[in-house]
Amino acid sequence: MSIEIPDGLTELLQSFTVEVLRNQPGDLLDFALQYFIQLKENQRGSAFDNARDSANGRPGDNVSSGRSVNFAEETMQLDSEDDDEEEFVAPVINRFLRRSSVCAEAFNPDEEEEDKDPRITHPKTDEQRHRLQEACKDILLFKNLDPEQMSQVLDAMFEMSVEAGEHIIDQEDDGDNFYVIERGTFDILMKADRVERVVGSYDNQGSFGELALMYNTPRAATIIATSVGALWCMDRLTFRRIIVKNNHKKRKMYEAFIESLPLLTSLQVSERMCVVDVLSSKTYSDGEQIIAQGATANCFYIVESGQVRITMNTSKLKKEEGEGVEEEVEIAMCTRGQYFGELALVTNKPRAASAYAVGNVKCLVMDVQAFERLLGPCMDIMKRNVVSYDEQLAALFGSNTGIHDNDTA
Ligand code: 1OR
Ligand code: 1OR
Repeated sequence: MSIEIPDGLTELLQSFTVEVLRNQPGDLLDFALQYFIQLKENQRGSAFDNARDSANGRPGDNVSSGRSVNFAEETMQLDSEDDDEEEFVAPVINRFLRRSSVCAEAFNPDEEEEDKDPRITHPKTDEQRHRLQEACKDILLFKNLDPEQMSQVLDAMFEMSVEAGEHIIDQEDDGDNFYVIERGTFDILMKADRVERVVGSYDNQGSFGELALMYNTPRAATIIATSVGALWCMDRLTFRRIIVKNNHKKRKMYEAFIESLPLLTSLQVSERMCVVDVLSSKTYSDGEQIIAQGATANCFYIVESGQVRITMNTSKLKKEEGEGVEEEVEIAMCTRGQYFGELALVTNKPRAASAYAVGNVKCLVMDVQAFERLLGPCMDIMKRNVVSYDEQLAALFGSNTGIHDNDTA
C-alpha cells in the first residue's frame, strides 16, 4: 500500500522545525499551538491583503498606522536562496507571539544563532528614518555598536504612538520589545509589598525595557505614558541578536577595569557585570564640555582615559553683590578610574560644576535610571565625597553658597 504525502506537509514541518530550533521554546506544545494559529492568521491576512490590494489596484503603502503596528509593513530579509520559496511563508515568531516563559532561558548569547536569524526590516520613509536617528543618537546602549549593527538596529525599529495613561510595560510581564522615546513623558512605577509607587520618570528622552530582554527576567517595573507620545520599538529577537551579543563583548573588554574601581567594591561581581551592561563609552576632544554647571543632570561618568577638569563659576557661588568678578576656577581634576557627575543625581539638583576634557578623553557613561538601580550599595562612598565637597566649598567661599544644602537624602 503506498502512502501519499500531502502537498506542503514537508515544507510545513520543516519550517516549524526551524522555528523550534531558532526559538528553543520551553513548552513545545504551547509553541506549536501558537505557531500554527499564527500561520493560519497569516494565511487569512494575506488573503485579505490580496483582496484589498486588488480592490485598490495597488500594493499596501508604507504610511505608519500610529499606535497599532502595521504588520503588513514588516518584511523579512531572508537569504537569497529562500527568495523563490513563494508557496510557503512561515510565520515569524518574535514580537507577534508573547513568550510564555522567558525566565527559563539562560543568559548565553554565544548560543544564539546569530547568522541564521532572519533580519527584520520595517520600511521607513526618509522623514521617519530621520526622526528615528534623532531619537537614537544619545541612546547609551547603541553607542558601542559598529555602523553595520547600527543600521540593522534602525532597520528593525518600528514606530508606535501612545496616549496619556497608556501602559507601555507592566511589571512582571514577559519582555517583548525594547523602547526608545522620541517624545512624551513616562512614569516608572514599582510595586513593593503590594503598594505601587512612582520611582522615576522619563522626560522626552531615553529608553526603557532593556532588562527583561537582557536577562530573560519578568519586567522589573511598570511604564505608563503621562502625555501623548511617540516611541520606537525593537523586537526581542533583534535586541538579543545585536545588543546582548555586544554586551557580551563589552563585559570581556571592561571586566578588568571595572574590577579595579574602588567605587564599585561594595558590589558583588555579578552586579559589577550588570554595571558594564549599561555603561557606554563616549569620547571627548580637548576642551570639549562634558557637563555644564547649572544644567539638568541625567548621566554619571567614570574616566576611562585622559583627564577631566572640573571647574566652578564663582559668581554663582558668591551671593552678596559686588563680590568681585565672575571667574571659572578649577576645583578638581579627575583621572582614569575616578568618577564625576554623581552629585546632581544624588541631590536631585542642577549640576554643581562644569567638566571639560583635557586632551582626548574617554568616559564610561551611565544614565540616571541605571545609576539609581545599580549604584545604591556604592552610595556610602559617594556621600563621603559629597561631605568633602561641602567642607572644601565652605573653606573656599564661606558657608553661604547653598549648593549642597539638603543633599544626600
Ligand atoms: P524591563 O524590561 O524590566 C521595565 O521593563 C523597565 O523599566 C526596565 O526594563 C528598565 O528599562 C526601566 N528599576 C528597574 N527598572 C527600571 C528602573 C529601575 N528605572 C527604569 N527602569 N529603578 C530602580 C528603582 C529602585 C530606577 C528608578 C529611577
Ligand atoms: P555634578 O553632578 O554636580 C559636576 O556635576 C561634578 O563635579 C559633580 O557632580 C562632582 O562629581 C564633581 N564640588 C562639587 N562638585 C565637584 C567638586 C566639588 N569636585 C568635583 N565635583 N568640590 C571640589 C572638591 C575637591 C568642592 C568645591 C570647592
